[in-house]
Amino acid sequence: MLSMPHLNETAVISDIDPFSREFLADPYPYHEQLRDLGPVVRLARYDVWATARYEQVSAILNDWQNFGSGGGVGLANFHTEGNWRPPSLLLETDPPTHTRARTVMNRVLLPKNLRDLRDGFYRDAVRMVDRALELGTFDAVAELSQPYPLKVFPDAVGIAADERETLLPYGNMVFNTMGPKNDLYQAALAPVDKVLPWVMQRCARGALRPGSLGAEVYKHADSGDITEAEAALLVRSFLSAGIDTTVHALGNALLCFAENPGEWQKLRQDPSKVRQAFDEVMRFEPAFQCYFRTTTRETEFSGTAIGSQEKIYISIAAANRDPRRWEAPERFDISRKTAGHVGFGTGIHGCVGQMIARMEIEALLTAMLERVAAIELAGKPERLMHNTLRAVSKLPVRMTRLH
Ligand code: 4MI
Repeated sequence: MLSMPHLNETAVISDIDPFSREFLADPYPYHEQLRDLGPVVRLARYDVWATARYEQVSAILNDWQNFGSGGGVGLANFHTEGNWRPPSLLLETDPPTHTRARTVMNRVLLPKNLRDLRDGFYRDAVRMVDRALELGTFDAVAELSQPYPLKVFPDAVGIAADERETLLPYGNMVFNTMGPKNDLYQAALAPVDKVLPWVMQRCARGALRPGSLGAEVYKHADSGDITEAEAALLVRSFLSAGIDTTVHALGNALLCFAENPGEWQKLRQDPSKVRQAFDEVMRFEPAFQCYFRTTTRETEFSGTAIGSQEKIYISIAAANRDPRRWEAPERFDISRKTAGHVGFGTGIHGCVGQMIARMEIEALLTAMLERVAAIELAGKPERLMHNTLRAVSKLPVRMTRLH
């Protein structure tokens, strides 16, 4: 099979650049082009493969044997070039190493360990929503979507309260450097010498509050499941994966409701649908839009022969709006069946933190549902320019208090 050169005659070569300004400013028309070009496409700009259809995206994410993560999940191949941080033990590994790390994280994030966090999340949500409502008109990014996760999540992980804003340039670094070495990459990486040592200090055993999720990770070092250094890396995974994702998911949720006021009214009529509504946000506008896998060996995929150690760009956002899979995919509809969306990924690397992320977002939206009659845009939202995240950097809204 692999020696049959005719297989590649079907692979379309495209000059679409998924990291260009035009693409990042409005990716959806490009997603459609990528999907329509074929099940798998060659991106001439980067000499990598790409897929944007739901069927292929989910197939790749469920095939870690052929499409590995050990080469990193960005454009750079860790097997042939270095990276600015030691690889994540969770995100950037394959079985059996991944399995060991994932098993620890699965245990730490067990529902019984998260249950006690719910009340605190809700109290902080109420406090922040009440404060925002006193302003009436405000920037929802500055008042809600940034400060809320930045308070409740590091509290749960167990790090000290000071200098937490450092987690924002760190997250920016983690996610922007998954793209090519463009200006966004370079700007994000600029503060690395200050930010990375700060993060690693906060991951040390002694820096974590007893009883916290971070401290739970170190219990697995005590029992010998992982080494002390591996425990520090797994705490780092919390701080890498847990801020930008939730900040921008919340921003996207508020944007979706501000732009679709009927959907907010629908949710107000039945607040028990809040989880379902958030899944629709994750389908419609996933914050983490795209990432890569690296082929571990020569493989045949959707009629195309792919060599070993090749990068493939995976568009989560395009898969979530593939009309081959979804009815009226461009419609934000909290009543639709969202099961199967890949906003949290799928397969062995599917988001391990999604329960805690959901608890955060649901607590904030629930506090709002109890207090906010209507959300409307009070100005033009500003888009974040980012290699892999889709988000707003400014979201002027007016919220009307319920009487
Ligand atoms: C979902 S994004 C993400 C997951 C894990 C890590 C970073 C980002 C990490 O560093 O482990």
